[in-house]
Amino acid sequence: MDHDDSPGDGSGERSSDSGHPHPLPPGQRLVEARRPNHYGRVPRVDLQTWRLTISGATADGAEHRLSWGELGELPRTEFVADHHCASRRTLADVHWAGVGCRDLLERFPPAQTAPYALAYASYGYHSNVTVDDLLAPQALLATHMNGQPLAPEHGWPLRLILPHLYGWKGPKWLVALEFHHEPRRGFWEQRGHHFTGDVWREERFAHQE
Ligand SMILES: Nc1nc2c(c(=O)[nH]1)N[C@H]1C(S)=C(S)[C@@H](COP(=O)(O)O)O[C@H]1N2
Ligand SMILES: [Mo]
Repeated sequence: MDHDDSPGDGSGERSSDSGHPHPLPPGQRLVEARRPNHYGRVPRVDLQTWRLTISGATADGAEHRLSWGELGELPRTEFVADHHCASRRTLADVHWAGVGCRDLLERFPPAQTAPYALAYASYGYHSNVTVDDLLAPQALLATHMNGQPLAPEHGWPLRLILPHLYGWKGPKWLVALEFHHEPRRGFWEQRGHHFTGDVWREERFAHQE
């Protein structure tokens, strides 16, 4: 199932089938290490000018632009979760820390009539998610991975983590959340991948919709 036009991550990992205490979603297998996986180059980011934009159909109709300092004032949270790539590789027990999406959305809510969102990385990579996905208990704006600030290739300074969805749903180098009244499709969702991407329902491909 690994092919070039999928949100996979190439070869080079070592497989493992031992010692995992919790069940894996259907069709996934554990790997012990993963090479970073993304389209294009790792962007250079200046925290002084960095902003997280919350736009589109916001409750107050305004576009909000948070600086790194403002993001840092929001409550922090952390947890351990598996990372499921649609290439069927699962990296177990990643420790993530950052700001809960729920805490962000409490302060900058979408319009009640806008259940959809696009999450944008710098350079245009984006994924479509729902507001419900962003309100999931483990939906996270991650700043740290395994106790360290995100490495540049893993999304520094900020990446979206949605453990209940496949990895492609979480842009690294996150720069914007945009709310919508109508469904939109993101980068991979326009290229044959599932609108929702729930790992437990194995929603990999658009033809399953
Ligand atoms: N900006 C951006 N974010 C991205 C991607 C990408 O191509 N660009 N790939 C996604 C996919 S398919 C996966 S599996 C994970 C990989 O994260 P990792 O490189 O930290 O393992 O990042 C996701 N976020
Ligand atoms: Mo992926």
